[in-house]
Amino acid sequence: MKLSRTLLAVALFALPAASSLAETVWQMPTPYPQANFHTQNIEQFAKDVEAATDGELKIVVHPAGSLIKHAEIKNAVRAGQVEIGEFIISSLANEDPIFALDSVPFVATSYEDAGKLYQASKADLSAALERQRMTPLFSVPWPGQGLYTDRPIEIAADLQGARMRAYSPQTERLAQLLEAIPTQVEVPDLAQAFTTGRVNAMITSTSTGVNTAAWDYLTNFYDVSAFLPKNIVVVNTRALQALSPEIQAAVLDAAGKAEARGWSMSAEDHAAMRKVLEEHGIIVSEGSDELNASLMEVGAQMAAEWSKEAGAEGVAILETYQNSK
Ligand code: PCA
Repeated sequence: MKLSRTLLAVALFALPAASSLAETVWQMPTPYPQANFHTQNIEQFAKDVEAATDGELKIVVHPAGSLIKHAEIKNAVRAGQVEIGEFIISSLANEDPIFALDSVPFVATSYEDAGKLYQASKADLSAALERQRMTPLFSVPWPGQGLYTDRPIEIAADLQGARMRAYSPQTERLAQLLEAIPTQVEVPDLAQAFTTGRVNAMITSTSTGVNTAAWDYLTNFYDVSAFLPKNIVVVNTRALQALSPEIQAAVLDAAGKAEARGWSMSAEDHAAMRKVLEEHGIIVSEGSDELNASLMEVGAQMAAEWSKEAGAEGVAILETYQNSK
């Protein structure tokens, strides 16, 4: 007994010299595959934090829903089950309309406008997350959302009855308004959903089309850029505040860089992945005028529904956005 205590004391003294003192490790579940640019950006963020803190804070990234499934990531961070995580903001749309705004079709269809919409909504978005004791670190958009089909389509009515994969309440609503049949499927389960015929169409980005080898199941991509939904990285506020002020500052600094880098990576990825789709035989086009006009009609209806739900606060955000354009 005495001997082992002595040994323990020796070991404790020896420890600080051997490794850096008080190292903190954060577990970080993310929903999307390793090859995706969001995941790569997050891995760079983790490296930057580790370098800036001399290894005092390590972030272990678990991509593709491998540690925690997408639908559970927000609650896991909120509950402190993990310290930090990523999810798509619109997956929370049923909690608060502010989470749906970036996914209302045709409100913001370019990176420039998506950036302005983000700025106009940022304070409310942060407040909604802070009410759940989470601190937003950075938010990065997906490329514009387009339509993937297993046959050419000319008009929106060609989508009637299509089994359309959805990933948020808005993509579900969009499918409904197009008289398609929505089915919620996360990216890691997409290949199986197409193979088994549960779905035969989807609205998503060039990036996700490539990550899921869309050419194995689909023939056409209509690059209508209906909206640029954003992912967000949030940290449990208590976990953040448990760090020294210097380390907190290093996290926030790396987050700022990750946000700027992520927006550029998204635009670059879109251009590159559009080519990859074509190289694999997907027929890429902007879609007929008729198709675009009916999609915009659906978008207008969804915008009206959003404004009604979001009330005066929502209308104020939209006004700030319109005035910034
Ligand atoms: N890819 C993700 C969300 C938006 C996107 O482009 C997905 O398909 O689930």
